[in-house]
Amino acid sequence: MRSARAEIALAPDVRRVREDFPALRQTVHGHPLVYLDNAATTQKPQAVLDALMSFYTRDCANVHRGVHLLSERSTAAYEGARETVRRFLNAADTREIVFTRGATESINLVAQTYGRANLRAGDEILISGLEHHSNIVPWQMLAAEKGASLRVAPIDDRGDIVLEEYEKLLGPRTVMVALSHVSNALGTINPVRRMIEMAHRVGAVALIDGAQAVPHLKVDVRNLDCDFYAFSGHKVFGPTGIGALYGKARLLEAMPPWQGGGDMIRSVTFEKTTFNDPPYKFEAGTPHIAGAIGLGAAIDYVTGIGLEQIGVWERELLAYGAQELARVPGVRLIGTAREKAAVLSFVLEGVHAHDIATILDRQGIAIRAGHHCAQPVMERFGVAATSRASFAFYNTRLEIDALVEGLGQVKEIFE
Ligand code: 7TS
Repeated sequence: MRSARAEIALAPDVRRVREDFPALRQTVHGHPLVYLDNAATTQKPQAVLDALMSFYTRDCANVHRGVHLLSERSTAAYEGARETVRRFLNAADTREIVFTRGATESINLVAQTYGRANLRAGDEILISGLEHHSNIVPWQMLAAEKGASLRVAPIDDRGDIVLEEYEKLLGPRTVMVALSHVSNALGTINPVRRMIEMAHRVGAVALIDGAQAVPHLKVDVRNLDCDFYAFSGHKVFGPTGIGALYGKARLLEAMPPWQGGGDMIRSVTFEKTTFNDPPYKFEAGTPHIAGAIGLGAAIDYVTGIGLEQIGVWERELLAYGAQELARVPGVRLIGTAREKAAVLSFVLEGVHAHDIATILDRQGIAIRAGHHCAQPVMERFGVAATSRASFAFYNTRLEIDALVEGLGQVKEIFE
């Protein structure tokens, strides 16, 4: 174990890092912006903005088609970004990295290809009570279409999945397991490696929704041994509208395509079409070339700081935030899992979450209020909504102080 002091010495130089983010320099309603809504989306470093600008001012051309120089440059940058994502996830091969619109599309892709091809009536899909709607609804739709059923592993009062119950729900009918790596509503870090191993023991295939994990944790898909891993670029300091799906090569090869169109084919006649190899088989049409390049730049930026270093600082912020929020009378934290990442969800007695967020906004503090697209989690804790402060490595203790002070003002208004 490192000493606490040695740990914190590893943390990134936050003041310097903040200078890389132009959006953080603005004022909101006359106050310096305090951006604590990173689980919804993150701000973008200059390196990402530069990559987008450079693509559109210099290299803009379609990929995989032209023989001209701009198309060659664009293709090289797009495929270079795929290699960056491969390295980021430690996948074995770039064939295993499919660019998508984001986590939602990645999950839908698996449901509509692997799921449709492999599920039969009576089969089961197992998820957890912690999931974001985008890791519930695609499976519900698939289950309805196939006559399969959706099973849900419960969570306990801290917001941890009850592993014994999860294990009991796995059985010979479980074809697919879909779990979040990190919960967006509570911040729980799930022991997905163990859970994947359990899923494999009954022959199920495991998809991990990593939307809230990749900005905070080092992910190694080979170590996890997951079959699929989904994430969104915009939550890891990249552009919106781009994300990725990792899939094991042998699974992607056997899966039918999803959307039909250009680039996903090898040859087309009116009688018969043969499909391209993965990942292109799943990338019909002109992709979000600039987005992929921007995502590559974001990943380079994040890995340049280092996920271990980011983890050190975010754990510090989380501990400080939990301690300071606990000092505010009437505040109750929702989600106190043993392993947590960067999220503080809370309710304040007698005040609706939307009122809290609106009053804080007047002070320049951005948090999210609502059900966070995880209504079953809210129901489990008996609340309609929570206020959620979610951190990134560019947040500071002073910003947490501003949040706590802001909550003091909210209380004054409502008392
Ligand atoms: N999975 C998890 C765990 C998420 O937190 C989100 C988005 C998604 C999937 C969907 O990602 P998308 O990029 O495809 O939309 N979560 C949130 C949130 O917590 N607040 O706004 C969006």
